[in-house]
Amino acid sequence: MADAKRALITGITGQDGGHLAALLHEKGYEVFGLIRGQNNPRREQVVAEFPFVTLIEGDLIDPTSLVRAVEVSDPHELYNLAAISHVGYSFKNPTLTADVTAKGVLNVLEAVRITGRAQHTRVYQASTSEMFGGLDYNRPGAGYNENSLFHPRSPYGVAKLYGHWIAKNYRESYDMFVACGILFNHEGERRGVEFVTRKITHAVARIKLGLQPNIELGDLWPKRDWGYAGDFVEGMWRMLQHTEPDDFVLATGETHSIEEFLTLAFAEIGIDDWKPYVVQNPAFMRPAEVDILLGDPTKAEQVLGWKRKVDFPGLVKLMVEHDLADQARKAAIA
Ligand code: NAP
Ligand code: G4F
Repeated sequence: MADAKRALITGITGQDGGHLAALLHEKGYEVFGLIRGQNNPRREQVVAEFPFVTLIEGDLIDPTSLVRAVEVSDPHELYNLAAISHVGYSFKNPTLTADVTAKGVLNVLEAVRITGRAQHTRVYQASTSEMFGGLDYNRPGAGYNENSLFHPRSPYGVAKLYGHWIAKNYRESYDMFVACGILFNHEGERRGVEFVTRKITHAVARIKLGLQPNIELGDLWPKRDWGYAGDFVEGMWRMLQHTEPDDFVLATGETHSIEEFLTLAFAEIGIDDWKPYVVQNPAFMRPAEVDILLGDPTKAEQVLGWKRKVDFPGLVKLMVEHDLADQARKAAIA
């Protein structure tokens, strides 16, 4: 391992952190992961699943801990995935969201710069399609690309926009290799159950097994460009292997409503009409909604040679199958 590339991942306990750790390990990297809290409940799972990851304690809002993490790992590549990432939660916790999701990016960049690694460490910043906002006036027919207008509609989206611009500013000011991936929604078996796709597939599995009667959801009309997280982390890695630091949209180029997701997910368990199983609860609605997101990944496809592999029906199927097996296993040992 003496000359293996080293990568530091912030957000190692999250969905993308898991997929990326596996990918980088497969590619021969020495992988480090930043983990927050003195007793993070997800530490055990990371250790069990990814025993090859060296965990370093730290928090995006604690600059000293980030300097230490960068010094300990001395990374060739740093993937900044950590964030308060739930849009609904960001409305209820806007100050924390700004501290972590906006200022936390600055803290990471500063840790790289002040430890003298500006020309040594390539940084990936996890930007998001939530920066676009999905409003009629700024919605391009063929989908948002790297030149589209931003109009974030949540404290999360606004915080991410700061992160995006400070990342670009460090690229321009200090000649740092900082790539921003503007990623549209990506899901899968590692997705947190607080996000709508996993909430649905988790509930569908439990309904099938008689473990819960229905599912409570907010608005069902919004549309998202949903891809598979495993495909998207491959795109992140490609951005850091490119000759130039740049911005790239990763998306599927298709958009589907939550109703369409429900239809496919319930069909997997043989239910054609999901309406009797869905209860609308205003608690899951947001003060401002992003009605539709559709991305145009042409640049990533042409410049990076990236292309998503899993399509929308394939995504729903793999998530439902995973949750059916997982819930059946848990029910058997309960
Ligand atoms: P996720 O599952 O919610 O994971 C977020 C990670 O951030 C967790 O590991 C969490 O750790 C960590 N974190 C939160 N606050 C922290 C803090 N103060 N210090 C250090 N770590 C902290 O998110 P994801 O879906 O993997 O997404 C990865 C990144 O991509 C995020 O920045 C997200 O905003 C962005 N993004 C995601 C999507 C998507 O569709 N998934 C699309 C575009 C952009 P704990 O275990 O401590 O909570
Ligand atoms: O699954 P969601 O919470 O994801 P959202 O808001 O699109 O954000 C995700 O994708 C972004 C990329 O565009 C990331 F940047 C962000 O970090 C995150 O990963 O909600 C999707 C849609 C929304 O319109 C929401 O209002 O589903 C709607 N929804 C309806 N009922 C619900 C629910 N969302 C959640 N989480 N829970 C519900 O019960």
